[in-house]
Amino acid sequence: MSRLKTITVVNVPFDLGAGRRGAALGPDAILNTGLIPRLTSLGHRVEPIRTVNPQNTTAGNSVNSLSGLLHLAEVAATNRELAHETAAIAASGGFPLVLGGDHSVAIGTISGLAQVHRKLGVIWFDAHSDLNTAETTPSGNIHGMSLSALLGKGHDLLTGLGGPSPKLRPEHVVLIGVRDLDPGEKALIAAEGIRCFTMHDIDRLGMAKVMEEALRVAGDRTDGLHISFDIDSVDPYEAPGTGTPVRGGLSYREAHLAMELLAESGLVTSAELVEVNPTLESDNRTAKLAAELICSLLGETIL
Ligand code: B3U
Ligand code: MN
Ligand code: MN
Repeated sequence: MSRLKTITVVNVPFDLGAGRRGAALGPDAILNTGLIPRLTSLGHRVEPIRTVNPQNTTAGNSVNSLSGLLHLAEVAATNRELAHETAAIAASGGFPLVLGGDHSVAIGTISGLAQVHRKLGVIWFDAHSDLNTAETTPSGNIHGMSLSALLGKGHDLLTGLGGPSPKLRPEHVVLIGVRDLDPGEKALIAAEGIRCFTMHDIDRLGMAKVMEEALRVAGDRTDGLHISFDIDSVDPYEAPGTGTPVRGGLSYREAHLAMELLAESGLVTSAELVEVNPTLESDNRTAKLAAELICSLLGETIL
């Protein structure tokens, strides 16, 4: 696959999947750092930006009292629209670059991609694993349930979105940067045999080795590779502008090295960057980091 891509940025200013508001401002904050000209200067062709019209109402049908999932209707409606976008971009051979929004948008992004890639590999960078279900969630927040929904576990409105369930096979999924798991998530990781590189593993093995193994799991015998990057995988010292920061995360260089190695692999077919919350900082530091990491993923090098 050519290293030079036709990229379509999809803005998803949506944050009702999270426990606090603000990630809806992520796409603009990331774009305002000058992301598009930087991607163009790398040689990529950048198509006009698409924006998914979010169902950002907190009135009315906000809590689904039967399921216990917060803002289920809004999450499902937004993700349905997003799935249409990523499916269309991927079908035309383009590179979908989704800017969230909270991590519930991965449900739409990946459900769309799964219509084109029957055996999609996913590398999921996150402090969390987003593997809760209605039964195990401590919060009711759907951004903590997106990966389980894609694996076919959870509410029908989420699992069945944009095509048959499951969208992903556990053997093609890798988690990286994990350091905050709920008991039900640990059980699901064990039951499904999901490869999980915790911060402990990164400390011991080093990021280069972790990426080598991650690429083998998600990149071999798959027909596409998606990067789902939750900015809270990075240490809060570098990325304070996010809703659920957890100390002990990826260093600045570990995060960049991971992106550089992914670019070098030539295997990545789509990406999303989520959970940047500009209301939690004054200097746009986290949005700037997010833009930098996207550029590293898309081929920007030091030399
Ligand atoms: N595991 C917790 C916390 C959480 C998940 N994802 C984020 N926070 N960003 C939950 O609510 O499911
Ligand atoms: Mn997440
Ligand atoms: Mn997270």
